[in-house]
Amino acid sequence: MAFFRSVYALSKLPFRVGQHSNIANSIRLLQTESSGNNDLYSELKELIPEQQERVKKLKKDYGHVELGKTTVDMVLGGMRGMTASLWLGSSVDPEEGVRFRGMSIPECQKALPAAAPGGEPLPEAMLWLLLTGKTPSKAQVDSLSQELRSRAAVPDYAFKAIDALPVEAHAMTQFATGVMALQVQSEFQKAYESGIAKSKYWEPTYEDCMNLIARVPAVAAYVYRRKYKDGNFIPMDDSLDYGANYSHMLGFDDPKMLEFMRLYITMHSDHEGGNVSAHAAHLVGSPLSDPYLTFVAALNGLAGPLHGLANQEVLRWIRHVVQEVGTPHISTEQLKDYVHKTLNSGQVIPGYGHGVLRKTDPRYTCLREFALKHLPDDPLFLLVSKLKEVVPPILTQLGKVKNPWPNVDADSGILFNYFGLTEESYYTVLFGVSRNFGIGPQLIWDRALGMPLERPKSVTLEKLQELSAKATSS
Ligand code: CMX
Repeated sequence: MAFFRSVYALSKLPFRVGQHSNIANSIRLLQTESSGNNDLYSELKELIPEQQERVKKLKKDYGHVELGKTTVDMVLGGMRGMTASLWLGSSVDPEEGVRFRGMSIPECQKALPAAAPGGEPLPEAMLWLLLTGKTPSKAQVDSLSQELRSRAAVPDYAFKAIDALPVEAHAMTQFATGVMALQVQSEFQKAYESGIAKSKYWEPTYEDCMNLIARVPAVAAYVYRRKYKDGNFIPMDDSLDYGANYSHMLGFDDPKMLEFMRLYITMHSDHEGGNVSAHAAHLVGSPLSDPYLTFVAALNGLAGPLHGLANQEVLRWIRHVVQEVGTPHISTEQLKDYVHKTLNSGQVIPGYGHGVLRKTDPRYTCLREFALKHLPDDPLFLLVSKLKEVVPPILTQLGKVKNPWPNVDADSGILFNYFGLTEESYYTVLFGVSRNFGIGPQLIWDRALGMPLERPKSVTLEKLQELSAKATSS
């Protein structure tokens, strides 16, 4: 089968986590330079046994350790603050924001290889980091770029599945439909049907995830060109890296847009495991649904307006205010009035707030810095900058919003709009293509580590009342 790669020999690891008694040390050790394998599969294969050992030991020695308690608030409040799953790629600190395998955004920008020196990190570099925990070399990233290009062919029936939908269907509906059709090629499904052993699950999962990552840009670009550009499709360019190719297939070849696309995908790749798309993927993957089924579940969660669709909503909201006032040069007072109007009509201010963060999202800041460098005078950028001053005090005054600060969706759309990708109903597809970079690696590790079926306990309202009464009477 395609996923058997006997040609790759195991070489010696530079270190063994098991040599170090304390867990903090082993976590730190994971973020080392890569071993020098240019092939991601070989690199991963070396890492898996030591991580399996690590999880086994954690379960055996520390399985009884309590990580917190479950409260009624948690059950009724969307499980906020409940530590409930394992996610290797990234973690989100409420004050500091995301770290990818322990690295902050500026650290990633500094350490991860770019297309040209001093440029933005390549998405392939982020994929390598998320999957292995190691910072790749440029040669490794180039090799991964090449591997993804070699896997990128999309079967015609995926495009036909999209064509069966009305062109007016939302871009996310068309995208998820195309990705769903790709499932026909699942290596995991085939392997499971032919009786693959548990210990080998990760191998066809790896194949599926890599194929999926390689193929979704062409599906996503097809949706864009079909929906907004009269079906005038652009083929992939074999000389380009992942982000540049996606931008090229969409129809945007400005070198600054290519850089922005690379940065955008890298920044949107992963945001720990509790957000709706990642959590959906983790859940749906847990009964051994293959990576295609899993990724589509994530996309459907991402398409909700309180999650990934917020990037569409932000630009829509901004367009409404511009239309109402008649110019993008809007005064602070006019902006305040529009924010109040939105809130008074019972709607949220898109692009503000977060389930975990309690400070400005560093991904927002990173994209803002890119905008300051490349489009400082763009009227919509200036408007978004003004919003950053106007919205937080108003949300704070409501007295209930836990995080009044901007999140990643607050400024991503104005950058795409500036480069000519003006169709905001497409923005969540861009987010979806990126999220695959975080979801795929975790799914591979879930299978490699033998993570079980997810099955938390639920309670009825009567039971919740009974448990509450019992706890407070004693
Ligand atoms: N505008 C208006 N009200 C807001 C708000 C906002 N931006 N953010 C939070 N609130 C409200 C909530 O609706 C809630 O009101 P009720 O008690 O009346 O239901 C209250 O403040 C408390 O909410 P919270 O604990 O601060 O926030 P949650 O963890 O429940 O929700 C989020 C987080 C992101 C859904 C919310 O902040 C929101 O709706 N933001 C706008 C949509 C958005 O930008 N989503 C993208 C998030 C990033 C991403 O996933 O891509």
